[in-house]
Amino acid sequence: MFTQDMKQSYDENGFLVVEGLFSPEELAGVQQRIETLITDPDSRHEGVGIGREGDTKAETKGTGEIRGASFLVRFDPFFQAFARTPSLLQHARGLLGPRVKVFRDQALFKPPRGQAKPLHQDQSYFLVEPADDLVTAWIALDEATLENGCMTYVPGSHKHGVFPIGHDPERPVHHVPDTGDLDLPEPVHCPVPAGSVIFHHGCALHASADNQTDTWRKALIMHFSTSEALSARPELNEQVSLEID
Ligand SMILES: O=C(O)CCC(=O)C(=O)O
Repeated sequence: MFTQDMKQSYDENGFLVVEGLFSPEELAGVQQRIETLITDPDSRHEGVGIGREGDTKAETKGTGEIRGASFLVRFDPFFQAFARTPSLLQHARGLLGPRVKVFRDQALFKPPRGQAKPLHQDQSYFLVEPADDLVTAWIALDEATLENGCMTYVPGSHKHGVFPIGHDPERPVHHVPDTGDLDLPEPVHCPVPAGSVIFHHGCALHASADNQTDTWRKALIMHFSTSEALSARPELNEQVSLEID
C-alpha cells in the first residue's frame, strides 16, 4: 500500500525502494518473456529494439551479449498489461498524481561480467516538463546485489534540476552530468530482491556498477509521467509507450 510516509521519503531523497511489490507469481510471466527475448531476440515484437554490450562504444556497436531492450511496453500487449498492474499504478499515481502514462520504457539486463551504467539523470535525456513530472519505476527481475550491479543513488540530488552535460569520448551516447562544486552526499547502494521496485525522480543522479558475477541482473524500466507532461524534445512525444489515464 502506498503511504504518505513513502511520498515524504521520495520527496526528500529522490528515490523510494519498495521491496516485493510484485509477487513471484506476478513476475514469473515477465521473467519467462525476457528469457525468451535473450535467447531468441528475433522472436520480439516488431518495433522492440535490442542493445548489445558493445553499443556504448562506436567501434564495437552491435557486438557482444544482449544488454537491453527498448519499447517492450510500447509494442507488446503482454508488457502493456503488466504496466497496468494495480499495485504499480497505485505507487506511480501516489508519486505523480491521479493521471499517469508510461512516457517511455526500456529494459537493462546486465549480462554476466556486464559493464557498469555510469552516473546520470534520466531527465537529461528525456527533458520532460515540468521536471518533477517524471518518475522511473526500476523493476528488479532478479535479485540485485552489490556484486551484480544493484542501483546506486545520490540522495537529494533531484533537488538541483538537470545538470549541464559533458561527454565521455569512450562512451559517445552517455551524458556525463557536470555537478560543478556542489557538495553532494555519498551514493547509497540499493540491493533488492526480485520483484522489488525502486521509484526514482527523473533528476535523481543514479548509476549501477559492473556485474562481477556469472549470472544476469535484469530489470524492466518504466518511465512514468503525468498524462499531460510533454518533453522539450518533440520527437519523444510521438513515441509514448502507453497512455493510461
Ligand atoms: O539498470 C541499470 O543498471 C540502470 C538503469 C537506469 O539507469 C535507469 O533505470 O534509469
